Amino acid sequence: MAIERTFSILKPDATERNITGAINAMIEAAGLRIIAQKRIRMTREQAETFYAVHRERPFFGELVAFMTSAPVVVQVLQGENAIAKYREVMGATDPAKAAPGTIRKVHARSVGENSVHGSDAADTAVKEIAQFFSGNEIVG
Ligand code: 3AN
Repeated sequence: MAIERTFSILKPDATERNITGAINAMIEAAGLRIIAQKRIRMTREQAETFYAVHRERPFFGELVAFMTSAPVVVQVLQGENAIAKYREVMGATDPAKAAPGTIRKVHARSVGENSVHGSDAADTAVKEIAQFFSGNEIVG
């Protein structure tokens, strides 16, 4: 199996509730390695760029407002099939539909305040990592 890297965000609802360590423990228990991590306050421009594919969606304004409302933790995760594995560990976008034991089932508040982001494909992972990290900040 291929060793991959994926991009992760612990969202404002997670930093506000002081549960970033609890989520990191779930990430590590799943065999994913946190090879880069920093806590930042996302700017409006960063959030709009990051979620540009959702620009036309009705929830775009709400999403940008939420992502800039409190600090986030951006991360690079590495492991076997990291992209699909992290999506599995996160659970469905809507916590009501997420499988038991997933991060969103355990921690998310709603479809908007759903605690974590993970890249959905290899090309988006590369793009998302490059938006927030320079090469020398990633130590695998
Ligand atoms: P995922 O994060 O599971 O890949 P996407 O890509 O469909 O889900 O949505 C991106 C983000 O947009 C979600 N994580 C969530 O925060 C937000 N979002 C998606 N659907 C809604 C919705 N119906 N109402 C509010 N926010 C939403």
